[in-house]
This record gives sequence, C-alpha cells and structure tokens, in this order.
Amino acid sequence: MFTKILIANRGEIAVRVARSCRTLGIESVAVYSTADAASMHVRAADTAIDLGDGPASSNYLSIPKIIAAALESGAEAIHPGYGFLSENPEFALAVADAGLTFIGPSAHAITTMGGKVAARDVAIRVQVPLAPGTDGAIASAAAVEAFGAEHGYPVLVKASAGGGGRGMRRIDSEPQAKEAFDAAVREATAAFGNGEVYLERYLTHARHVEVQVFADTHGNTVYVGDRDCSVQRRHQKLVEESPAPGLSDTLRRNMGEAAVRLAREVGYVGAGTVEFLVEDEKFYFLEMNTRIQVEHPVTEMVHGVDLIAEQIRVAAGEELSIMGNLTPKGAAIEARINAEDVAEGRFLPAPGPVDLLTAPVGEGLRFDAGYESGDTVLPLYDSLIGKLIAYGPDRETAIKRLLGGLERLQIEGVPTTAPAAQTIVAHPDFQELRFSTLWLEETVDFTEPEPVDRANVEVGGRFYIIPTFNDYGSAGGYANAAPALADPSAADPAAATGRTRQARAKREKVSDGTVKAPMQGTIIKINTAAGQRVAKGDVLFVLEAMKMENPITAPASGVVGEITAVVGDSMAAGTLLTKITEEVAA
Ligand code: MV4
Repeated sequence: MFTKILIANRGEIAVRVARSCRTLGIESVAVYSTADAASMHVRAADTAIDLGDGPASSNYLSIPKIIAAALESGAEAIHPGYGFLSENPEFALAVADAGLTFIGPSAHAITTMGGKVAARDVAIRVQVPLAPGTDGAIASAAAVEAFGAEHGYPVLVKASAGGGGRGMRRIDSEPQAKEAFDAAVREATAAFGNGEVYLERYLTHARHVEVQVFADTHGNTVYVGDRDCSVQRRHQKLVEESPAPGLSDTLRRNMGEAAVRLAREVGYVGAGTVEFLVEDEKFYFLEMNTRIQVEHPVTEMVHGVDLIAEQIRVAAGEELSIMGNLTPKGAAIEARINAEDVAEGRFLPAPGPVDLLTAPVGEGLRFDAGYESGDTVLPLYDSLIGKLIAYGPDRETAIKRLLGGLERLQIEGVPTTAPAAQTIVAHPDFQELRFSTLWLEETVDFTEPEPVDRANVEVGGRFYIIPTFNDYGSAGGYANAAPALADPSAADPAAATGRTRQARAKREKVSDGTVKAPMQGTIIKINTAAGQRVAKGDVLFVLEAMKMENPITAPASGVVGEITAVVGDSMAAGTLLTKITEEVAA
C-alpha cells in the first residue's frame, strides 16, 4: 500500500480523496493554484504544494508541475479526481514514466474509450447495443441528410472527442443540417482540438442511466449498480440517484453485464462509468467515462462501499474488496449545490464569498463539501460548492430526507441551486417516474411566478413582494415547487406549464432594440452587419460561454446598427453588441 498520495485536483473531490486517504492511513498531499491558497482542499490534506498562479493551464493542468510536485513530496501515487487531467492519457503515461502510480485506468483504456467513434467499435465487438448511428465519423452535412432520410429525424450530431454535450447538436429537419453540422464541428474543434463528429438517431423519451464498473489487476471486473442522471440542465447534472428507479431486474442485469464486457474488452482497471440510454425496456450504449464521477456517493450509499478507497487499493495492486453485481440496498439521491443564479432557468455561475455554510448531516444525510463558511467560490473554477446526498430504505424516504435536508441547508453569500433541486425533487413527475432526459428543460419551469397584485406593497417608493402560502418553498419563487395540495395546478403538469407560460408572456417587456451579451463569453460568429434588415428571432451573434455556444437573437425586427465587436472578442456580461432600430419608410 502507498504511504503518500498526491491529489491533482481541487474542491469537493480533492477533499473527498483526502478523507479516504485518512481512512486508509495514507498521507495526502494537496496541490493548489495561488488563488486557491486558502481553499478547503488545502486544509483537508496533510501537506500542500503551491503550483503558482495563472489559469488552470499553468497549474492544475500542468503535467510537468504536478509530476514535479509529486516527486518533491515523496508521494508514490497520484489521484486525478474528475475533470482536469483525469482523462488525459498523456498524463497517465507521464505519471508512470516518472515511476509513480496513476490512480486510474491505463492510457490505452483512456484513449480507446475517450474517442466515441472508437468506443462504439468496442461496443459492436462485444455485442453491446448502440443507438442507431453512423459507423464512423462523417465528413459533411450531406451525410446528415442521407442519415436523416434513412432513419428519420431528429438526429444528433456528436463530437467524437466530446463529453458533457459539447459539440452536440440536435437536428429536427433537413434544412437545419448544414448549420448544425458546422456548429458541432466548430464547437468540437474549439473545445477538444478535434472536429471529428458522428451521427446518432435522437432517442427522445429515453432516460440517462449509467453503470458503475470496477476492475482490479487480477482479472476481476464487476458492476456496482446503476445511477439515473436524466435530470440535467444544459448537460449539467442537477439531481442523481441510485438505483435508477423503475428498471426491471433483467434490464438492470443485462446492462450491468454489458458494461462489464466493455470494461474487460479494453483491459480496464479501477473505477469507470458506462453511460446508457434506456427507452422502452431497451438500453443503448452512449459512452464510457474513465474516471470517478461527481455522483459516485449515491452508489456508495446503496452498496455500502468507499469507491475512492477502492480506487486506491486497486491501484496499489490489491484485489477488489467490493462484491459487485449485487442488488442495491435502499435508495440514495444527490443534489448538486452550485453557486449559481437560477436566473429563470439559465443557471448562471455566481461566484463569491460563502459567508455561511451549514449543512445537515446524519439521519440519512451526507454533505460532501468543497467549501466551508468564510471560503470564496472563485470565478476561475466550476461552481460546485458541495453535494447533499440523502439515503433511505426506499426512494420515497430518500426523497423526503433530501427535501428536509435542502430545507435545512443554510448557505449565505451566494445564490445556489438548492431551491432548483427542491423544485425538481418535489415535482410529481419526478416522484412518479414521469421523466426522461428532456423533462427538465421541456417541463420544469424555473421562472419566478408573477406575484399577484395584492401581494405587492409600496413602502417609501420601493416595491416589496409579500410571499403567499402558495409559493411553498420559494422565497425565491419556483413555479412548480408547490405541492399538489397547496396549488391545484401543480398536480397537473400541463396546467402548471400553461400558467407559467402565461406569467412569462405577461412579463415580456417591449424591446428597446438593444442586443447585449447575456453572459461573459467570446464572440465566435457574427451573422449580420450594420444596415442589414433582420426579423425578430434571427440569430445575430454566437457567443461561446461556459464551453457552450449560445445564439444571440434579434429582440425585434428592424435594421441592425453599428457593430464594433469582431470574432474572437471577449465580452463582459451586458456589453452592448448592437441596436436594432425600426426602419423609417423613406
Ligand atoms: C443522446 C440522447 C438522446 N439520443 N443520444 C447528453 C450528454 C452525452 N453524454 C449523451 N447525451 C445524450 N445523448 C441520443 N442518441 C440524450 C442525451 C442526453 C440529454 C440530451 C438533451 C438534454 C438532456 C440530456 C441529458 C442526458 C442525456
């Protein structure tokens, strides 16, 4: 066994890895950027090494600096966590070349499964079902049209190097093929330096179910249950649970065994996740993630295992201690708590000081924290503050405990996704398993309900909104949070949606014609020029922000004014891009 491990990460996962090191009696070494010198993961480890300032590319993503830190500290192994260098095969190789152990799979397994086109080939070899798709990469929009004609729409164009929905575009009909193909290639090239894309038939009412696999160096490969991660917003998971509810035992076992065949085929070692779509009692392989995942705690709760400790033991050459392929005990649900402004469903990062953080723990509640009271969520990194995980003997109890826990979770200083998690978990569709990957974005409305007039009071020239009992759980006002009894429309999703749509329409203001950057980002496309006539809704600019492309549309029909931005310009949120004026008849 190792005596010292370097943790090449930050935030909650670095804190989590340090905890398992302590459990195993192993010393932990943190690394940190200058901005992170006072961060929680530095306190959580036994010692810490400064990697210097600048963006992540010059510290957390610097292979030479991390290897040097490990050698300097006397660590024998490196845990990469998730994100950063965790799925970088060059890093895995460099760690081995330095005489250290990479706590993860081989560079070969990372490379093979990292390319989605290659991963599909592996799945075909071991007879794991795939969504209907192209055999390899496609070269042009013409291939989209041919595929659409044969298999029908909607079609998804996906980046081979992709992940998290980047370089992914939905195409609903042939005329959209060119624009979507170009956008996917552009986004994939920008994000991964690899513009290779392929096609799949879009499965529109599927759930996103993933299988946890684990393998050791002695030939043992098992699956450790499954997780449902269908509840995502812009490919950011918000709520995850294990076991994936409502699956038959046969489906669960077939999917688990399929995941094990895939892992074996690439000589997998350590923790991995095989993603599937499940639709109509059938499953389809999507991709494999060759790292520990954010949502691993729900698996730990229902299987009574410590997956991080197991990663460390397996990397040290020990045999698996996990008895896999077992039935889960009880149910666990996790809510990701991000420092984000829900902003009517846009979920914008809202970094800042966490003045107070008190999380309820015990009685089936666990909080995996990356921050404590007084810490600051930095704009440089992702906004995950921590994860609230509820466990219970059944799903209903886990849901009840999570709702109680979210109610008692106190975070001051930054807005968080906790109220959004309440909205989701309290929703009858979520509770009664009426959801798929599109449910959150199509059904759940995070628009604040229009306050009724009598609840508004004016005091000294300011308007105050008096909350009503109908706004249950929503000091911030979340439309569908109301339990069925308190608000009759909440029991009927269609009615609730109609109501919130009305509220939204009512609130829509008359545009003053200004076109502004809705968030901080980079202009990657300008579709218009000064003097051009445009129609309301036309895409004028494409802004890349949070690694996604965001179309910026004309707020009204009219003539485009001056544009000073050029492609490549970085824009602060709110920057004026142009102004649409009504054409005056000559
Ligand atoms: C899909 C899909 C439907 N059909 N592929 C999203 C991230 C990546 N890991 C795989 N993803 C999906 N691939 C086919 N052929 C649905 C998803 C998907 C999803 C799509 C839109 C909105 C939310 C989603 C959540 C999970 C998965």
